[in-house]
Amino acid sequence: GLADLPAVETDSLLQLIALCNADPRPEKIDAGVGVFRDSEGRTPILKVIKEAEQILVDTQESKSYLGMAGDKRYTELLRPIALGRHAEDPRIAGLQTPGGCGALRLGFELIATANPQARVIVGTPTWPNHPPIIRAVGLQIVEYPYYDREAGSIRFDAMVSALKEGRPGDVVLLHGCCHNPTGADLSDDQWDEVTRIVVERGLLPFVDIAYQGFARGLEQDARGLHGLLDVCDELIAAHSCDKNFSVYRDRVGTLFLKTGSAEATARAMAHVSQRAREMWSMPPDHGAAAVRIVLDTPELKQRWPGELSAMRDRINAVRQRIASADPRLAYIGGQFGMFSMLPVSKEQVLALREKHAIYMADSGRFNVVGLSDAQVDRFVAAVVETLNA
Ligand code: PLP
Ligand code: TYF
Repeated sequence: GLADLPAVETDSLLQLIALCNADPRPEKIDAGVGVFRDSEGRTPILKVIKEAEQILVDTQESKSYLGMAGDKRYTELLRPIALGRHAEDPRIAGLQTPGGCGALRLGFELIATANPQARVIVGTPTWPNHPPIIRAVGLQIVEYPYYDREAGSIRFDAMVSALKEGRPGDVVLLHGCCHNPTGADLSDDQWDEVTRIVVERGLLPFVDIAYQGFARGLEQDARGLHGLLDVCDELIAAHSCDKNFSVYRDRVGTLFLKTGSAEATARAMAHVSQRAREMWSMPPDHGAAAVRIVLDTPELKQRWPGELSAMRDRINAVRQRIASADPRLAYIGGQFGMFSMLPVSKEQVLALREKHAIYMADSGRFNVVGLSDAQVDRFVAAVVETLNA
Protein backbone atom coordinates (compact mmCIF):
# COMPACT_ATOMS: atom_id res chain seq x y z
CA GLY A 1 0.00 0.00 0.00
CA LEU A 2 0.92 3.65 0.02
CA ALA A 3 2.30 3.30 3.53
CA ASP A 4 4.91 0.82 2.31
CA LEU A 5 6.62 3.26 -0.02
CA PRO A 6 10.36 3.50 0.54
CA ALA A 7 11.97 6.82 1.41
CA VAL A 8 13.19 8.89 -1.53
CA GLU A 9 16.17 11.14 -1.79
CA THR A 10 14.73 14.64 -2.00
CA ASP A 11 16.09 17.43 -4.19
CA SER A 12 19.13 18.40 -2.15
CA LEU A 13 19.34 21.88 -3.70
CA LEU A 14 15.79 22.70 -2.69
CA GLN A 15 16.36 21.08 0.70
CA LEU A 16 19.27 23.43 1.24
CA ILE A 17 16.90 26.42 1.11
CA ALA A 18 14.94 25.01 4.06
CA LEU A 19 18.10 24.15 5.99
CA CYS A 20 19.46 27.67 5.61
CA ASN A 21 16.11 29.27 6.42
CA ALA A 22 16.03 27.31 9.67
CA ASP A 23 19.52 28.49 10.72
CA PRO A 24 19.08 31.21 13.38
CA ARG A 25 22.60 32.71 12.92
CA PRO A 26 22.12 36.22 11.47
CA GLU A 27 25.44 36.13 9.60
CA LYS A 28 24.43 33.06 7.57
CA ILE A 29 25.23 33.02 3.87
CA ASP A 30 22.96 31.19 1.43
CA ALA A 31 25.10 30.26 -1.56
CA GLY A 32 23.01 27.17 -2.27
CA VAL A 33 20.14 27.43 -4.69
CA GLY A 34 20.69 29.14 -8.05
CA VAL A 35 18.70 32.31 -7.78
CA PHE A 36 20.09 35.75 -8.65
CA ARG A 37 20.56 38.16 -5.76
CA ASP A 38 21.56 41.81 -5.92
CA SER A 39 24.38 43.43 -3.95
CA GLU A 40 22.12 43.61 -0.91
CA GLY A 41 21.09 39.98 -1.10
CA ARG A 42 17.61 40.45 -2.54
CA THR A 43 15.98 38.80 -5.57
CA PRO A 44 13.97 41.75 -6.85
CA ILE A 45 11.24 41.58 -9.45
CA LEU A 46 12.53 43.31 -12.61
CA LYS A 47 10.97 46.73 -13.17
CA VAL A 48 9.94 45.74 -16.70
CA ILE A 49 8.16 42.66 -15.33
CA LYS A 50 6.37 44.70 -12.63
CA GLU A 51 5.15 47.11 -15.29
CA ALA A 52 4.13 44.27 -17.60
CA GLU A 53 2.21 42.63 -14.76
CA GLN A 54 0.39 45.90 -14.13
CA ILE A 55 -0.54 46.07 -17.81
CA LEU A 56 -1.70 42.45 -17.56
CA VAL A 57 -3.93 43.20 -14.55
CA ASP A 58 -5.37 46.27 -16.26
CA THR A 59 -6.05 44.69 -19.64
CA GLN A 60 -6.59 40.95 -19.21
CA GLU A 61 -10.23 40.24 -19.91
CA SER A 62 -10.36 36.51 -19.38
CA LYS A 63 -8.46 33.65 -17.84
CA SER A 64 -10.15 31.08 -19.98
CA TYR A 65 -7.93 28.32 -21.44
CA LEU A 66 -5.45 29.32 -24.11
CA GLY A 67 -4.85 25.84 -25.47
CA MET A 68 -2.07 23.32 -25.43
CA ALA A 69 0.64 25.58 -26.88
CA GLY A 70 0.11 28.20 -24.18
CA ASP A 71 0.82 31.81 -25.18
CA LYS A 72 1.76 31.53 -28.84
CA ARG A 73 2.69 35.19 -29.10
CA TYR A 74 5.20 34.69 -26.25
CA THR A 75 6.88 31.85 -28.15
CA GLU A 76 6.91 33.89 -31.34
CA LEU A 77 8.51 36.91 -29.64
CA LEU A 78 11.10 34.69 -27.97
CA ARG A 79 12.29 33.24 -31.27
CA PRO A 80 14.61 36.09 -32.33
CA ILE A 81 16.16 36.08 -28.85
CA ALA A 82 16.64 32.33 -28.47
CA LEU A 83 17.14 31.36 -32.12
CA GLY A 84 18.83 34.50 -33.51
CA ARG A 85 19.38 34.22 -37.27
CA HIS A 86 17.33 31.00 -37.24
CA ALA A 87 14.19 32.71 -35.94
CA GLU A 88 12.41 32.50 -39.30
CA ASP A 89 13.32 28.87 -40.00
CA PRO A 90 9.99 27.09 -40.66
CA ARG A 91 11.58 23.78 -39.63
CA ILE A 92 11.81 25.03 -36.02
CA ALA A 93 8.70 24.99 -33.82
CA GLY A 94 8.30 26.05 -30.21
CA LEU A 95 5.91 25.27 -27.39
CA GLN A 96 5.52 27.02 -24.05
CA THR A 97 6.30 24.74 -21.10
CA PRO A 98 6.26 24.92 -17.28
CA GLY A 99 9.83 26.22 -16.93
CA GLY A 100 12.98 24.85 -18.48
CA CYS A 101 12.27 21.67 -16.50
CA GLY A 102 9.05 21.11 -18.42
CA ALA A 103 10.89 21.63 -21.70
CA LEU A 104 13.59 19.14 -20.69
CA ARG A 105 11.03 16.52 -19.76
CA LEU A 106 9.03 17.07 -22.92
CA GLY A 107 12.12 16.95 -25.14
CA PHE A 108 13.24 13.66 -23.65
CA GLU A 109 9.69 12.31 -23.86
CA LEU A 110 9.78 12.99 -27.60
CA ILE A 111 13.13 11.22 -27.97
CA ALA A 112 11.84 8.22 -26.01
CA THR A 113 8.79 8.12 -28.32
CA ALA A 114 10.81 8.43 -31.52
CA ASN A 115 13.84 6.34 -30.63
CA PRO A 116 13.73 4.46 -27.32
CA GLN A 117 17.13 2.91 -28.11
CA ALA A 118 18.84 6.31 -28.12
CA ARG A 119 21.42 6.81 -25.40
CA VAL A 120 21.93 10.22 -23.82
CA ILE A 121 25.56 11.29 -23.59
CA VAL A 122 25.97 13.47 -20.50
CA GLY A 123 29.06 15.15 -19.08
CA THR A 124 29.55 14.86 -15.33
CA PRO A 125 28.97 16.65 -13.17
CA THR A 126 25.76 18.03 -14.59
CA TRP A 127 22.66 19.63 -13.11
CA PRO A 128 21.35 17.07 -10.59
CA ASN A 129 17.88 17.19 -12.18
CA HIS A 130 19.14 16.02 -15.58
CA PRO A 131 19.70 12.31 -14.82
CA PRO A 132 16.33 11.76 -13.07
CA ILE A 133 14.45 13.45 -15.91
CA ILE A 134 16.24 11.32 -18.51
CA ARG A 135 15.70 8.12 -16.50
CA ALA A 136 12.04 8.98 -15.98
CA VAL A 137 11.39 8.57 -19.71
CA GLY A 138 13.35 5.31 -19.78
CA LEU A 139 16.38 6.47 -21.76
CA GLN A 140 19.86 5.19 -21.01
CA ILE A 141 22.58 7.61 -19.90
CA VAL A 142 26.23 7.42 -20.99
CA GLU A 143 28.47 9.53 -18.79
CA TYR A 144 31.82 11.12 -19.51
CA PRO A 145 33.93 13.33 -17.26
CA TYR A 146 33.30 16.95 -18.30
CA TYR A 147 35.22 18.83 -15.66
CA ASP A 148 38.65 18.65 -14.06
CA ARG A 149 38.12 19.88 -10.52
CA GLU A 150 41.79 20.23 -9.73
CA ALA A 151 42.51 22.32 -12.79
CA GLY A 152 39.17 24.16 -12.74
CA SER A 153 38.74 23.52 -16.45
CA ILE A 154 36.90 21.35 -18.96
CA ARG A 155 38.23 17.88 -19.80
CA PHE A 156 37.73 18.53 -23.45
CA ASP A 157 39.68 15.47 -24.65
CA ALA A 158 37.41 13.20 -22.62
CA MET A 159 34.38 14.98 -24.03
CA VAL A 160 35.60 14.57 -27.61
CA SER A 161 36.33 10.85 -27.08
CA ALA A 162 32.89 10.27 -25.57
CA LEU A 163 31.13 12.03 -28.43
CA LYS A 164 33.19 10.15 -31.02
CA GLU A 165 31.95 6.90 -29.48
CA GLY A 166 28.35 8.05 -29.91
CA ARG A 167 26.14 6.04 -32.25
CA PRO A 168 23.90 7.69 -34.85
CA GLY A 169 20.72 8.82 -33.09
CA ASP A 170 22.36 9.09 -29.68
CA VAL A 171 21.60 12.34 -27.90
CA VAL A 172 24.22 14.81 -26.65
CA LEU A 173 23.04 16.95 -23.76
CA LEU A 174 24.81 20.33 -23.85
CA HIS A 175 24.55 23.32 -21.51
CA GLY A 176 23.97 26.35 -23.74
CA CYS A 177 25.85 28.67 -21.36
CA CYS A 178 26.56 29.13 -17.65
CA HIS A 179 27.26 25.44 -17.03
CA ASN A 180 25.50 24.17 -13.91
CA PRO A 181 27.21 23.24 -11.57
CA THR A 182 30.75 24.05 -12.79
CA GLY A 183 30.57 27.47 -14.50
CA ALA A 184 32.97 26.04 -17.09
CA ASP A 185 31.57 26.84 -20.52
CA LEU A 186 32.85 25.58 -23.85
CA SER A 187 34.96 28.15 -25.70
CA ASP A 188 33.87 29.21 -29.18
CA ASP A 189 36.47 26.87 -30.71
CA GLN A 190 35.31 24.00 -28.53
CA TRP A 191 31.68 24.59 -29.54
CA ASP A 192 32.78 24.48 -33.19
CA GLU A 193 34.59 21.17 -32.67
CA VAL A 194 31.66 19.64 -30.75
CA THR A 195 29.37 20.77 -33.58
CA ARG A 196 31.60 19.10 -36.17
CA ILE A 197 31.58 15.81 -34.24
CA VAL A 198 27.81 15.94 -33.72
CA VAL A 199 27.33 16.20 -37.49
CA GLU A 200 30.02 13.61 -38.30
CA ARG A 201 28.57 11.01 -35.92
CA GLY A 202 24.89 11.76 -36.63
CA LEU A 203 24.17 12.65 -33.01
CA LEU A 204 21.09 14.57 -31.88
CA PRO A 205 22.03 17.72 -29.95
CA PHE A 206 19.84 18.64 -26.98
CA VAL A 207 20.74 22.11 -25.74
CA ASP A 208 19.63 23.15 -22.26
CA ILE A 209 19.79 26.95 -22.16
CA ALA A 210 18.48 28.25 -18.84
CA TYR A 211 20.67 31.32 -18.31
CA GLN A 212 20.74 33.19 -21.63
CA GLY A 213 22.25 36.61 -20.97
CA PHE A 214 23.93 35.72 -17.67
CA ALA A 215 27.37 34.96 -19.16
CA ARG A 216 28.41 37.40 -21.91
CA GLY A 217 25.20 38.66 -23.52
CA LEU A 218 22.02 37.41 -25.12
CA GLU A 219 23.51 36.76 -28.57
CA GLN A 220 26.90 35.48 -27.36
CA ASP A 221 25.32 33.08 -24.89
CA ALA A 222 23.35 31.40 -27.66
CA ARG A 223 26.34 31.21 -30.03
CA GLY A 224 26.75 27.46 -29.51
CA LEU A 225 23.06 26.80 -30.11
CA HIS A 226 23.01 28.96 -33.24
CA GLY A 227 26.14 27.25 -34.59
CA LEU A 228 24.51 23.84 -34.16
CA LEU A 229 21.37 25.09 -35.92
CA ASP A 230 23.58 26.20 -38.84
CA VAL A 231 24.48 22.60 -39.66
CA CYS A 232 22.11 20.22 -37.86
CA ASP A 233 18.87 19.02 -39.41
CA GLU A 234 17.58 17.90 -36.06
CA LEU A 235 17.93 19.61 -32.70
CA ILE A 236 16.05 20.01 -29.45
CA ALA A 237 16.44 22.99 -27.13
CA ALA A 238 15.01 23.54 -23.66
CA HIS A 239 14.92 27.28 -23.02
CA SER A 240 14.06 29.04 -19.78
CA CYS A 241 13.10 32.67 -19.16
CA ASP A 242 12.93 32.08 -15.41
CA LYS A 243 16.43 33.49 -14.75
CA ASN A 244 16.83 36.17 -17.39
CA PHE A 245 13.41 37.66 -16.60
CA SER A 246 13.69 36.76 -12.92
CA VAL A 247 10.28 35.05 -12.83
CA TYR A 248 11.44 31.76 -11.29
CA ARG A 249 8.26 30.66 -9.53
CA ASP A 250 6.07 31.59 -12.48
CA ARG A 251 7.71 28.77 -14.50
CA VAL A 252 8.37 30.21 -17.95
CA GLY A 253 9.99 27.81 -20.41
CA THR A 254 9.94 26.82 -24.06
CA LEU A 255 10.72 23.67 -25.98
CA PHE A 256 12.18 24.29 -29.43
CA LEU A 257 12.32 21.50 -31.94
CA LYS A 258 13.95 21.31 -35.35
CA THR A 259 13.69 18.54 -37.92
CA GLY A 260 14.61 18.33 -41.61
CA SER A 261 11.28 19.70 -42.86
CA ALA A 262 8.40 21.85 -41.68
CA GLU A 263 6.06 18.88 -42.20
CA ALA A 264 8.13 16.52 -40.08
CA THR A 265 8.43 19.19 -37.39
CA ALA A 266 4.64 19.61 -37.32
CA ARG A 267 4.26 15.84 -36.95
CA ALA A 268 6.81 15.73 -34.14
CA MET A 269 5.09 18.68 -32.46
CA ALA A 270 1.83 16.76 -32.48
CA HIS A 271 3.59 14.05 -30.47
CA VAL A 272 5.06 16.70 -28.17
CA SER A 273 1.57 18.12 -27.58
CA GLN A 274 0.29 14.63 -26.85
CA ARG A 275 3.03 14.08 -24.23
CA ALA A 276 2.33 17.53 -22.73
CA ARG A 277 -1.35 16.66 -22.52
CA GLU A 278 -0.52 13.52 -20.56
CA MET A 279 1.52 15.53 -18.05
CA TRP A 280 0.10 19.05 -17.63
CA SER A 281 -2.23 19.60 -20.57
CA MET A 282 -1.53 23.33 -20.68
CA PRO A 283 1.31 25.44 -19.26
CA PRO A 284 0.67 28.13 -16.63
CA ASP A 285 0.02 31.51 -18.21
CA HIS A 286 0.96 34.35 -15.91
CA GLY A 287 4.76 34.47 -16.28
CA ALA A 288 4.76 33.88 -20.02
CA ALA A 289 2.10 36.59 -20.41
CA ALA A 290 4.28 39.04 -18.46
CA VAL A 291 7.33 38.18 -20.58
CA ARG A 292 5.18 38.49 -23.72
CA ILE A 293 4.06 41.98 -22.70
CA VAL A 294 7.68 43.04 -22.08
CA LEU A 295 8.71 41.80 -25.52
CA ASP A 296 5.61 43.25 -27.18
CA THR A 297 5.91 46.73 -25.67
CA PRO A 298 8.73 48.65 -27.40
CA GLU A 299 9.58 50.74 -24.36
CA LEU A 300 9.80 47.70 -22.05
CA LYS A 301 11.57 45.60 -24.64
CA GLN A 302 14.23 48.27 -24.94
CA ARG A 303 14.76 48.44 -21.17
CA TRP A 304 14.93 44.70 -20.44
CA PRO A 305 18.52 44.17 -21.70
CA GLY A 306 19.67 46.88 -19.28
CA GLU A 307 18.16 45.09 -16.29
CA LEU A 308 19.57 41.81 -17.58
CA SER A 309 23.08 43.20 -18.01
CA ALA A 310 22.95 44.67 -14.49
CA MET A 311 22.45 41.09 -13.22
CA ARG A 312 25.25 39.81 -15.46
CA ASP A 313 27.61 42.60 -14.39
CA ARG A 314 27.04 41.82 -10.75
CA ILE A 315 27.70 38.11 -11.30
CA ASN A 316 30.95 38.90 -13.07
CA ALA A 317 32.01 41.53 -10.53
CA VAL A 318 31.61 39.09 -7.62
CA ARG A 319 33.52 36.49 -9.62
CA GLN A 320 36.44 38.90 -10.06
CA ARG A 321 36.43 39.77 -6.36
CA ILE A 322 36.61 36.13 -5.32
CA ALA A 323 39.15 35.27 -8.00
CA SER A 324 41.55 38.00 -6.99
CA ALA A 325 41.46 37.00 -3.32
CA ASP A 326 43.53 33.82 -3.59
CA PRO A 327 45.44 32.10 -6.42
CA ARG A 328 43.58 28.87 -5.68
CA LEU A 329 40.32 30.66 -6.52
CA ALA A 330 41.61 32.42 -9.65
CA TYR A 331 39.82 29.98 -12.00
CA ILE A 332 36.47 31.37 -10.79
CA GLY A 333 37.21 34.63 -12.63
CA GLY A 334 37.30 32.84 -15.98
CA GLN A 335 34.00 31.02 -15.53
CA PHE A 336 30.43 32.06 -16.32
CA GLY A 337 27.01 32.20 -14.75
CA MET A 338 26.02 31.92 -11.13
CA PHE A 339 27.87 28.70 -10.28
CA SER A 340 31.37 27.48 -9.61
CA MET A 341 32.65 24.52 -7.65
CA LEU A 342 35.11 24.96 -4.83
CA PRO A 343 37.94 22.45 -4.46
CA VAL A 344 36.47 21.17 -1.18
CA SER A 345 35.30 17.78 0.09
CA LYS A 346 31.80 17.02 1.33
CA GLU A 347 33.22 17.14 4.88
CA GLN A 348 34.61 20.61 4.23
CA VAL A 349 31.24 21.74 2.86
CA LEU A 350 29.69 20.54 6.13
CA ALA A 351 32.35 22.32 8.16
CA LEU A 352 31.65 25.57 6.29
CA ARG A 353 28.00 25.11 7.14
CA GLU A 354 28.48 24.29 10.81
CA LYS A 355 31.37 26.56 11.66
CA HIS A 356 30.73 29.54 9.38
CA ALA A 357 26.99 29.32 8.56
CA ILE A 358 27.85 29.19 4.86
CA TYR A 359 25.46 27.08 2.83
CA MET A 360 26.41 25.47 -0.48
CA ALA A 361 25.66 22.20 -2.28
CA ASP A 362 27.45 19.06 -1.06
CA SER A 363 29.35 19.02 -4.35
CA GLY A 364 31.08 22.27 -3.39
CA ARG A 365 28.94 24.18 -5.88
CA PHE A 366 28.16 27.68 -4.72
CA ASN A 367 26.14 30.55 -6.14
CA VAL A 368 28.49 33.50 -6.58
CA VAL A 369 25.61 35.98 -6.25
CA GLY A 370 24.30 34.14 -3.21
CA LEU A 371 26.80 36.46 -1.50
CA SER A 372 25.77 40.04 -0.87
CA ASP A 373 28.56 42.60 -1.34
CA ALA A 374 28.99 42.72 2.43
CA GLN A 375 29.41 38.95 2.64
CA VAL A 376 32.10 38.36 0.02
CA ASP A 377 35.11 38.99 2.29
CA ARG A 378 33.86 36.71 5.05
CA PHE A 379 33.01 34.02 2.51
CA VAL A 380 36.47 34.16 0.97
CA ALA A 381 38.16 34.16 4.38
CA ALA A 382 36.19 31.07 5.47
CA VAL A 383 36.95 29.25 2.23
CA VAL A 384 40.66 30.07 2.41
CA GLU A 385 40.75 28.94 6.04
CA THR A 386 39.11 25.67 4.98
CA LEU A 387 41.55 25.17 2.10
CA ASN A 388 44.50 25.80 4.45
CA ALA A 389 43.28 23.46 7.18
N1 PLP B 1 18.53 23.58 -16.69
C1 PLP B 1 19.47 24.01 -15.85
C2 PLP B 1 20.89 23.70 -16.14
C3 PLP B 1 19.12 24.75 -14.72
O1 PLP B 1 20.07 25.14 -13.86
C4 PLP B 1 17.77 25.04 -14.47
C5 PLP B 1 17.45 25.80 -13.26
O2 PLP B 1 16.47 25.92 -12.69
C6 PLP B 1 16.82 24.57 -15.39
C7 PLP B 1 17.24 23.85 -16.48
C8 PLP B 1 15.34 24.72 -15.24
O3 PLP B 1 14.89 25.97 -15.11
P1 PLP B 1 13.38 26.28 -14.71
O4 PLP B 1 13.43 26.84 -13.33
O5 PLP B 1 12.95 27.25 -15.73
O6 PLP B 1 12.61 25.00 -14.78
O1 TYF C 1 20.55 24.49 -9.74
C1 TYF C 1 19.89 25.36 -9.20
O2 TYF C 1 20.12 25.75 -8.06
C2 TYF C 1 18.76 26.03 -9.98
C3 TYF C 1 17.45 26.02 -9.24
O3 TYF C 1 14.76 21.14 -8.66
C4 TYF C 1 16.77 24.71 -9.12
O4 TYF C 1 18.69 25.45 -11.23
C5 TYF C 1 17.26 23.72 -8.26
C6 TYF C 1 16.58 22.54 -8.09
C7 TYF C 1 15.41 22.32 -8.80
C8 TYF C 1 14.91 23.30 -9.65
C9 TYF C 1 15.60 24.47 -9.81
